[in-house]
Amino acid sequence: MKFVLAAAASLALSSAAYAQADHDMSKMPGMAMPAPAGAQGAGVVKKIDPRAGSVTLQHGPIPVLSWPAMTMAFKADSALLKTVKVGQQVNFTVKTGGAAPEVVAIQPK
Ligand SMILES: [Cu+2]
Repeated sequence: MKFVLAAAASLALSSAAYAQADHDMSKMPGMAMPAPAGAQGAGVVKKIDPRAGSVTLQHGPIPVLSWPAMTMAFKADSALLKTVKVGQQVNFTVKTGGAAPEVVAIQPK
């Protein structure tokens, strides 16, 4: 049992460190890098606001982030938002660790 607890604790620590490293990378210039790291989610597009750079998704649970299913707004690049429409089912990648969770990739299903 002690081993299981230690393993869980070190997993939590390493994912926190990972999120931090990820966040720092987002500040670097030249974001046209290989596939951005992040958590995978799936959901439905509820609202798109290219001016605000946000997208509202009704998403399913994202266990890796300990997120239950919910409807919430994410930051998103306006160029990315041109690739989806309200009502579409999508798969997306969300990056956390910044001021707000950001959708860094999104594809219609
Ligand atoms: Cu959410």
